[in-house]
Amino acid sequence: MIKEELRRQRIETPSWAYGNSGTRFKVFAQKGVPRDPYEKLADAAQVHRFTGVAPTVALHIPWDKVDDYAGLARHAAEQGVRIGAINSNVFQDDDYMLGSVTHPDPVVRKKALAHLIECVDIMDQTGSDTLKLWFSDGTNYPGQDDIRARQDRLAEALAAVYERLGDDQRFLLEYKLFEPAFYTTDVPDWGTAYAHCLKLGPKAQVVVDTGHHAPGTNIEFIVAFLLREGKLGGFDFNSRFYADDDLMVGAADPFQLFRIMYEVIRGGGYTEDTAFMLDQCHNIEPKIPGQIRSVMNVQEATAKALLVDREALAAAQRAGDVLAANAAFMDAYNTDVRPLLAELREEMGLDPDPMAAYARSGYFDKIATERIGGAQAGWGA
Ligand code: LRH
Ligand code: MN
Repeated sequence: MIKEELRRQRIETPSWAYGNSGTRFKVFAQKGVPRDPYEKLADAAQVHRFTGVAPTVALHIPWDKVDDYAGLARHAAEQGVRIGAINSNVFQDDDYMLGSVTHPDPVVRKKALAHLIECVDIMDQTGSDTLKLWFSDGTNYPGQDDIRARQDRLAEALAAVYERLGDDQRFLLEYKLFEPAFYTTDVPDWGTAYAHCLKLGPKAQVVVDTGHHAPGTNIEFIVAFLLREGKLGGFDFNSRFYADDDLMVGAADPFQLFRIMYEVIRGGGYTEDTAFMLDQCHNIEPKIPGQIRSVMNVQEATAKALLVDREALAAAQRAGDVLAANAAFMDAYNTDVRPLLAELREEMGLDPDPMAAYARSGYFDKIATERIGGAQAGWGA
């Protein structure tokens, strides 16, 4: 039963995780990094090849801009993957210094909205059903702009995008506490994202980026609440010790990831309607193995969450037996699920150890020798 549940897991990897990334201090280039979206998809296909549960890849526009998006989707299929969510980018253009869809100047707002609509056009060509909207919009100083007016501008833009969505399409609104803005952020928390989505309708849902909360935030509570409301569209999985560190999911806090996956399963969210996306930056570690390890971390947290003895837990909860209830939870978390997952991989015709299998495949040596010259991909357009 658990193996069947794990076999149908679907994790989406981000194209930008295969490119160079870093911090304001330094972006360290690595050998073999892709130079274009075609090579990014080829690398993402390796993650699916060795894990069996990462069949889709999120794109970011314009980082993954091409002339022929339908052609790119065909290339993805040839590689054995599909193009997933389309991510808009209204955070890197000079015009967006004071905001994009919330900018005081209607000309800038119009430009930003045009980009969001262009992303829906791209979805039509790639066959994607999900648009992910993250706005860096905010202010740095009190008085810099009118908080209320910016919400009106945001609502106006979201309504226009909502209008443009096709019947089988949706957008996921992403919130983030701060950065790059350091006083107000126009979509700072789940409540703001939820309120805007609620007003718009069923095609608007919230995405939970696990690195976007104030320290100490109980993220699984937010997950449980949004699921109850039918407004949890998905996740941007990563982990952090301090801020939006974008480290490998489960690396900094595997227990938190377990608690999140438990609420997903308990809340009926372990379905293909929930987008389980990774949003990470492998600043110093090799990219493809970093993604494989991340997918395995989600698999392990999911397996442990599926192992929770729900009857024993419910009985203890009903009886107010705090320690027994907590024990039911911890027993599952403290279970070593790696042998179970290794067995499942063998039953799926995969190597039980994806990391070792990838290392043995020689793929890295191939790309490190082939990908000479050209501009390595990164966070630049
Ligand atoms: C913002 C964010 C958002 C992306 C970007 C790559 O911090 O999480 O999801 O567009 O990272
Ligand atoms: Mn994100």
